[in-house]
Amino acid sequence: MSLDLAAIRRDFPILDQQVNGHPLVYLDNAASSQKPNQVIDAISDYYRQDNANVHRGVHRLSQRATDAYESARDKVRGFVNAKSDKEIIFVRGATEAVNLVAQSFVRPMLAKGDDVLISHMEHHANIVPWQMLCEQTGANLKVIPMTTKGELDLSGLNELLNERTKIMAIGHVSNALGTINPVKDMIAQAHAKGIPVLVDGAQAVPHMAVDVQDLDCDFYVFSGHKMFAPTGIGALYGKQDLLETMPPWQGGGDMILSVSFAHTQYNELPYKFEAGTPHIAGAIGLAAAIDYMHTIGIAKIAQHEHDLLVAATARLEALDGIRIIGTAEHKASVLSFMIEGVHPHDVGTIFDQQGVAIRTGHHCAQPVMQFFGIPATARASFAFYNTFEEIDALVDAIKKVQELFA
Ligand code: C6P
Repeated sequence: MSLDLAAIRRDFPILDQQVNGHPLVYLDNAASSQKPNQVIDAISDYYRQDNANVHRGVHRLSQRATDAYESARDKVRGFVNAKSDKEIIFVRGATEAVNLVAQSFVRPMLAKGDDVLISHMEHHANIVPWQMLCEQTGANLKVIPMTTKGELDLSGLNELLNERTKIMAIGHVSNALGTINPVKDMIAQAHAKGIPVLVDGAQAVPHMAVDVQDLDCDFYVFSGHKMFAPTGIGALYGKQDLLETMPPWQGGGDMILSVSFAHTQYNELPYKFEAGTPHIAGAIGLAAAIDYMHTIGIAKIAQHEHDLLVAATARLEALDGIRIIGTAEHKASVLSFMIEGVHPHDVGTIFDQQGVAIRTGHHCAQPVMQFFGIPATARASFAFYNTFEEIDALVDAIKKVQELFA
């Protein structure tokens, strides 16, 4: 069941370099993952051989670009097990997808006094678009609380889901804490009251198999760059019957069937939501990343990352002066921590001098930091190409920080 890490790491040329005189140890995968040659080659092959605009030309290159773009959509459909390609909208990333749903699906039905329900551990991308919407409409932003372990406190969910609630928008996996939330049960509870649900899967799709039909979510959003694909591409899954009822979000080319000054007839799904020339190479790169993940095996990816997380957690727990932030029972490969007496930014700088790349800061989840009464954390986040030796480097870097601040 174990992965051939040496072979896998050969696919990621960027990992083979020295930083500040040390071998690079890349543990910032939750911010953005690295790209294998297979993805880089798919993008450069597209630009070398097929580059043209899509859905527009009768010439051969445009047809090839269109075929590649649409087959990428079908690949994404299969990746999340959506029923139809019409349910997959290409967007810039998770952030854009949440904004699209907020403005196109929720805004028309939101009135003063209604509620939008999110959770305390959301990324800003799943807070601010809803807050803006509430400001625009006079609706209220309601928040599912969390516990000191970094798990959602669902004891009051039944009351939070009420006749005023127009949508529940929740993260599948917390980027700051690593918590895997019980979204399937939460969706069932919301649906029992007829409330639609958006799931932010930005930190889930790189690490676990996601089946939108099994979850029965109404919307699921994610970014390509956290799952070994390029930046600037991501996907919004939406149930077809809901997407059909929604007005376009942005206007322009490709999202129309016909335009006159008197009237514009909008295109059918999924194009209705894809105004302008899309990120064709990005979609092709995303499809290549999905192929790559399947070649390795998503179950094997999940197992290896779990083993890394368990091992790293045990190593950090054994050290003095370390506080782990986020100790949920079910976690994906995120390890947030504090080193006693040292600001996380200093931790990040000293780590970098050791060649160890982590993220320090509030991780765009400031309410999480406020909850724990801290300004920031140091966050190590693992991908399937990380090794157990890299956990040694993480621990050595922590010891170095503690030596310098002793
Ligand atoms: N989190 C992190 O370091 P975009 O920027 O649109 O690709 O993804 C936004 C986003 C949405 N939801 C979650 C749970 C996320 O983690 C992110 C991005 C990165 O944690 C960059 S801030």
